[in-house]
Amino acid sequence: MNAKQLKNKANVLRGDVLDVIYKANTGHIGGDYSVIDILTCLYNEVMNISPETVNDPDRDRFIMSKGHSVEALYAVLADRGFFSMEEYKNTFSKLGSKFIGHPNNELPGIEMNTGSLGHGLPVGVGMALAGKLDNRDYRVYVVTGDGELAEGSLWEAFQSAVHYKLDNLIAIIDRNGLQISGTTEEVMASGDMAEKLKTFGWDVVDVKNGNDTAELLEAFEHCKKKEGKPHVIVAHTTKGSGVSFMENKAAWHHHVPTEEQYLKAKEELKGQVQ
Ligand SMILES: Cc1ncc(C[n+]2csc(CCOP(=O)(O)OP(=O)(O)O)c2C)c(N)n1
Ligand SMILES: [Mg+2]
Repeated sequence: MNAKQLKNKANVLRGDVLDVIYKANTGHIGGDYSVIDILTCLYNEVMNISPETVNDPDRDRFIMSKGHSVEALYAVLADRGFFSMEEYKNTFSKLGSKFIGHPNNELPGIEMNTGSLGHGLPVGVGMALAGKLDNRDYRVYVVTGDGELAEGSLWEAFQSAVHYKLDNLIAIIDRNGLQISGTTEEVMASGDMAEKLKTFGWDVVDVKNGNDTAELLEAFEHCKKKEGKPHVIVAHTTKGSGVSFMENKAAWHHHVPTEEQYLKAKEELKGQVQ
């Protein structure tokens, strides 16, 4: 799929995420909308993974380290046929459903249960190292939040990935500048992440607009090079991207729209699909 098709798909999926959260009366819509373009590119164009190859030892692996953005991940997986969109939409967060409010590896395509921040990248380092030791050709993709980078375990992982020369590991930082209760700079100042990670020894790609699928595709293409260093994409995204009144507002980290807001958001999203 080309960049425009991917953007359209991401906007359609934003509508599905909205339906899910409105119906279930719970969800993390702000982070879903900052990351959904990244996920749409990964699952439709970049990664070597499909519903038929979920157990193939050579498949690419994906870990959603910022597990609260599960509604976006499930929507992208459902759209790719890993499981039913209808079942997801009807049962999300209901008692007994497998579609719980953070990634659940009882579902096909989910490699790791996450939700407690700070664990996805360390496990991704292990998966990438295992790939090297087993002479396998797969890549490991991990999405972290920028607020999540307050977790020290991630910095240990950043260091060990360089030590083990894991050029089959691609981390993507969803750099939306916000976390649960305010800006990242207010809560835990993270400064210039690209500079920090370069100093750590990573190959760093700074993506100016992390909601632009053309820029993302270019960055992912670059990260397929294997030159002895792990890759990190610092994707400057907008939290709540796609719905005007949700954009750049910490309040929409975990917030359910009213009926009026739901209808307005639907309308705005529809207008963006070309
Ligand atoms: C270990 C841990 N501490 C606290 C939380 C509560 N929590 C959930 S989301 C979140 C903020 C995450 O911000 P960020 O990583 O920037 O995510 P995004 O902006 O992409 O939604 C926090 C503190 C958690 N899930 N895990
Ligand atoms: Mg954030």
